Amino acid sequence: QVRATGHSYEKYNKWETIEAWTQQVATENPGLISRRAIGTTFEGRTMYLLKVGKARPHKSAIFMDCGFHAREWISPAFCQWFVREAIRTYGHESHMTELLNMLDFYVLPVVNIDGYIYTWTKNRMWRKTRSTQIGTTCIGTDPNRNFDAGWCKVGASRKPCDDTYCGPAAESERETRALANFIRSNLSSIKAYVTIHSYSQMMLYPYSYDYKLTENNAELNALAKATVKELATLHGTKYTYGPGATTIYPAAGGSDDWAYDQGIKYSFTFELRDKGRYGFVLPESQIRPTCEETMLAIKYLARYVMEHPY
Ligand code: ING
Ligand code: ZN
Repeated sequence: QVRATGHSYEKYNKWETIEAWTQQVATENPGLISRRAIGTTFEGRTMYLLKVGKARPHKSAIFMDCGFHAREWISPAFCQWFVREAIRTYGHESHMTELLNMLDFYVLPVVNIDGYIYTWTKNRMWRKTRSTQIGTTCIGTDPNRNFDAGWCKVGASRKPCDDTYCGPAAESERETRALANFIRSNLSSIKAYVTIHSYSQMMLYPYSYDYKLTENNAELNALAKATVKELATLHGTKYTYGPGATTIYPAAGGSDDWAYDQGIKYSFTFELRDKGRYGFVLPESQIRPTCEETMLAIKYLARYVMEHPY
């Protein structure tokens, strides 16, 4: 479905195409989608957030972001796919219709826009932001080590040249600060936080900054188990799941841990396909199957959140 802008849901789109797409989907679906700016990146680009849902006062919400890490291209592709499926199926498919009537989805299609552009123009394997600082020629902070959750305690580096550099302070990056500010300002409505990464086929929940377990660990474990089972029904794709520290590796400063500690009880990191054959450079032919199966997971999770108000 190629549009005038050159946008395609089954291709990786460059930032200017995604930016134009955010404007277009909002303009064409005024009853379902609205767009607002929540901040600017280090290089001065506008961070657009889409609110997807049937307008109604006092709705609960699920916040979902994509594109934390620049090279994880399947992630922004999924956020775009999610918005398309919402538009395409609202009013035609009972599950999506019910979800969007009951809940709002805040979708941030690309968090680390500067880094994403850098992977298109200079270095496909870039991970971090593109911020500079006095005292070093090295560039960028790992946005998923930059949140105020055990900041830089474990699995993160204090060296600006490293890929997991936690930054000079928690929320030092304009991008993470904008995201955190938005969530802090909307804490009463946001009931779930979902962040989309790649790769390794995992569904992670807090904590990653410590081996301690959350108060609702049993519930998160059962929910993750059921969600990855649902995901696998489409193509048989196997996901592992569990607390970040023991399932992938201990790492402090991640957004899911931070969101959980803000009081958002349902907080997850998804690591999409694959398990390393293509890694970050997942072929475009896998965008459709990856996004289709991930849709099942997100819709399952959203239904659970809808049916378990708090
Ligand atoms: N993985 C995540 C990372 O930032 C993670 C794993 C999740 C760490 C949650 C901390 C908290 O390293 C990828 N692929 O980026
Ligand atoms: Zn990542």
